[in-house]
Amino acid sequence: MSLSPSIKKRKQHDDANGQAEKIFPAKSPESKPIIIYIHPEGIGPKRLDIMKRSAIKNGFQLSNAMTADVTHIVSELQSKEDVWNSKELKKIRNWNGYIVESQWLVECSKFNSLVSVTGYLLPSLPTSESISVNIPQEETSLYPDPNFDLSKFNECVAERRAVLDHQNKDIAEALDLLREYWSLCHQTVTDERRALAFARAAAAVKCLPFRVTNPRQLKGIKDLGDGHALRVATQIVESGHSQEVEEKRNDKKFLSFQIFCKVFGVGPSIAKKWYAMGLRTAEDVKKRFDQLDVSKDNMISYGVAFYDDLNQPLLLAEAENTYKHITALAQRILPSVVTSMNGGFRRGKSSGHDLDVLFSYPEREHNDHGLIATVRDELDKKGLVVWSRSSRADGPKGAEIDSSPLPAGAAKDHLLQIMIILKYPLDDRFDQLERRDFSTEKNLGPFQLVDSARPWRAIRVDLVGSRTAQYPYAQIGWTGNKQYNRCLRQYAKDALNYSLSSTGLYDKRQHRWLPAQTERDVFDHLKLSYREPWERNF
Ligand code: 8GT
Ligand code: MN
Repeated sequence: MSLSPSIKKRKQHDDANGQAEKIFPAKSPESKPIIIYIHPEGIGPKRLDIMKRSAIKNGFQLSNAMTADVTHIVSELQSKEDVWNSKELKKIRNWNGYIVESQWLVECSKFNSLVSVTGYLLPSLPTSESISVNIPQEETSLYPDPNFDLSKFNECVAERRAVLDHQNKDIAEALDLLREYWSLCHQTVTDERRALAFARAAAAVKCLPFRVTNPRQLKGIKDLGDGHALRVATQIVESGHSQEVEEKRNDKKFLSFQIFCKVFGVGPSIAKKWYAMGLRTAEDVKKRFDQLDVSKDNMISYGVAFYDDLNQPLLLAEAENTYKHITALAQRILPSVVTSMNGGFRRGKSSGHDLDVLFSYPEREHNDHGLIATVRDELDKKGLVVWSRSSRADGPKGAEIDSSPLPAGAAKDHLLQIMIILKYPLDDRFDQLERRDFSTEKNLGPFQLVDSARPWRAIRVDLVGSRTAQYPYAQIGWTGNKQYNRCLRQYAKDALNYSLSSTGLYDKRQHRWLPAQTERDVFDHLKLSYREPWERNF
């Protein structure tokens, strides 16, 4: 939970620039007893209890309610304004005290002493009202497209469409960076929620059918909100720049977390451990890999060894070439198989980090491990598989599965997924590569293999199997993008009391699965207009 040296330095720097002002001037905190109030909003009961205990243990006086005597409010909200606007503070007039982030309490606890609040004061983030005060009102329509109807745009987020080539890339990029920052560097559930809020805000901006030229055009947009995300978006529109985004973009800890999370098999929790051990770069990880507790993990070993290969973008032509090769192989095993190239490529991207191939086959024709495992085995026999692992991904659980009235396997199974690191021929010729003798490569470990003379590079391929009845749902799930799926699933739950996954749609009121033959059927069930894959780039 400690702050990295770089963050500490940055905080001191902020203060030197006068950004973190004192709310309670000319009073030394030592001159009267410190009374802490932990503002409960956004803190789970368990964590709140831990924080309270820790405060008491450190000798602080704790107030269970907000009173005028409180000297320090500890909060996990994003800004001073958020705290001021909460119901606890509204009752109290002219309160003079410090509003600090919870990290301050952590630091006090860590150093077992009163740490200066400098650098831990919550920032001031004016709300949309105060931002737009100076913006002149126009007589003409606010939006360049006079047909744009904000209330319609806000009516149903799942009805929105976002194409890759949308018109507000600068704003979306800034918000996506903050999303990535909080999803990689999160310390608390509040941080994770922040990441999701920025993901929604970025998606909202991507869906706007016009280029934003006036900050007033950002007001009132559902999911962009009236807080932090709106403030950042406004800054980008006004000046093309956000100090906060640039600081986070260059944050040393974030940069290392980005590098670590690009290792196949590594997520934020492992990244955090590596960072705490003093590792900073991919080179550091490679050099000290033997000492790491994940060195026995096969997936991560290959991820580290093939870091450069796997982080080279996979181009559309290479993906299509691989997809065709795999499909031909599958058709030789089961002529009636249906396949599709899903993921980002189906949404119109020209490059990606992997190839997602979805298979559909009638039930009972193939046993459970079925077709995709046979495809993997065939690729392996030809020497093309560097590494693979199968797992079941995403689907209904427990009672829902048992209560399924559909025939066995129609909608109730989780999808079978096989992750593969595959050899891609440097000359794009799979036929040539297949003819090679790979017997010497067979005995090499990942770090020897990557350094061997090889006519191929490693790429990531996911094979996903679905039964015919699951296929439209699997199509939607594996087309994405991730935020679009989140949005659809949330909508299905909130608006219809349905549960949507990659294996089916379950009506929780009527206790039944809703059959579908095409993606359009799924949109019909959801009472939504059909959206083409390239309109799903939230
Ligand atoms: P990319 O171009 O960088 O590969 O981006 P992508 O193709 O959009 O992302 P992806 O990580 O390859 O995932 C493809 C889609 O499959 C996403 O919409 C993701 O939400 C969906 N998906 C599932 N289940 C799973 C799963 O278990 N793992 C992954 N990685 N993606 C899954 O529905
Ligand atoms: Mn993909």
